[in-house]
Amino acid sequence: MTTFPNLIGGEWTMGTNSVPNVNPSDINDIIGEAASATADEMNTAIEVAHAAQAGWGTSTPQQRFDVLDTIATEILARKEELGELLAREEGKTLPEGIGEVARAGQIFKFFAGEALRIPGERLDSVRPGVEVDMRREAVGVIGLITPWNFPIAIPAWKAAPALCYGNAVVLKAAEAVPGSAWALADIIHRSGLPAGVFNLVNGRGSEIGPVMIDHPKVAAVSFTGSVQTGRSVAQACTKNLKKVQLEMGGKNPMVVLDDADLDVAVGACLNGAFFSTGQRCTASSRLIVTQGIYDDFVAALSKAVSGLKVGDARDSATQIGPVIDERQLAKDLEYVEIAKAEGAKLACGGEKIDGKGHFMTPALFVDTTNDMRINREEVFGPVATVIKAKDYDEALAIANDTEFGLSAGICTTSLKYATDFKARSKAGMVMVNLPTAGVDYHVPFGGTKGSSYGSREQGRYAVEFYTTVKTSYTQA
Ligand code: UN1
Repeated sequence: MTTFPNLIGGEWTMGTNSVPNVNPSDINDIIGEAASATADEMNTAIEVAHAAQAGWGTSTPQQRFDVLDTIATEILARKEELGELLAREEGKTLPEGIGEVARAGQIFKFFAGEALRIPGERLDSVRPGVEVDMRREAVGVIGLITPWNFPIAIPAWKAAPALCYGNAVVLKAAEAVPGSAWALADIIHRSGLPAGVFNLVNGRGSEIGPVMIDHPKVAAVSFTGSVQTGRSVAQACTKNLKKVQLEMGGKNPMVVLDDADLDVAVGACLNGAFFSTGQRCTASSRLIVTQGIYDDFVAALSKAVSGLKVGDARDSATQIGPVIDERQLAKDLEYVEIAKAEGAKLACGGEKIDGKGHFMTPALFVDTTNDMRINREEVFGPVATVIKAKDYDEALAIANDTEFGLSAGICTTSLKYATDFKARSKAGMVMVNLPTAGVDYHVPFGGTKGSSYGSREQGRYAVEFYTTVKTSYTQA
């Protein structure tokens, strides 16, 4: 039996409890048994991380570069194999799985480079003969809580900057995807990083999450997950005066204007709404279409959605894999019923597929209005809606009329509208003629309103969260 142990202080441990890692494409396929840590194990990991951070925090840029570059090189070299494990345990298609692993490798390459250019500043003091310097220092032990939908890329985009800037890490990955987290931990463990600087402590979030968040030796917490859990993480962190960063849900609009290239718009909406089974916080779940192109768009998109091939994630013909688990599938199907009950018209899909895994046909609703629950609440599945708008101004207003603000898109051939949308969209990320999901690894990621809290992740902006600034005054 394959096991996915935790890594605490440089030692692998299965602890006392374990849970099966189940393939969502075929629930009879048990990938392995994953350690499920106790509160005591979480406490131990934090203590060892705290002890190890002192040394790593004073390591040289060269040492950090070497470790991060070694990790990156191995991830990239094994992207097919790790991508297959990811597809098997998470259910995204093989090309998506391999692409995600490659992204994780690129992120480590990027932060290997950043370790050589950790920024600082020097200014003359306002007092004569005094100079001031400002340097970026590690924060300490960082707790990372990551979701199941990007099992390797999200742990990578939190762990790589954490290590780059001299912090120690305790990673709690989602219970549904322990294999990818274990594979990443294994690569990090063999990279030359001193023992205890990176720890993997998987387990039940309700049991070990609060231990991490309340522990006085955890200085900061970076979380990606649901709005509800994110709110409680933020409250506990602020109560304990910890630094906190949250990435949560979305109800991302994609505006399609009369002057859009129809093929570009259908392609962007199909990808944004349904790829990765719609299980992306950046998914385009509200397609806001102006009246002149509405009928053509609905006809073309319905045809494309009905033609999507749903199946086993690792089958090369599959375009849409399974939903992650039984609970999420029940939630997705419940939203299909909620939408029907509110008067949304089902153009296609929305049905459970009987089989070995958690499958449903991708659902497209048309003739919906923005006040319906299906347009207010995040589903996190292969369900999207179309909303008709009179013109650009009304489409923009509908796009911004949401509690969320992660990503927003527009399909248009007009420079005027594209420029205006970039300026007036209230989202943190804006896409023109591109899907709302699928972002670059070297630029900031994050949103506004109920989607995000704290400073941005990724790219050079990650320095804000993973460092603290020290200002020193010197009189020669
Ligand atoms: C992407 O769209 O490329 O959980 C990334 C999520 C996001 C990541 C999306 N944090 O879906």
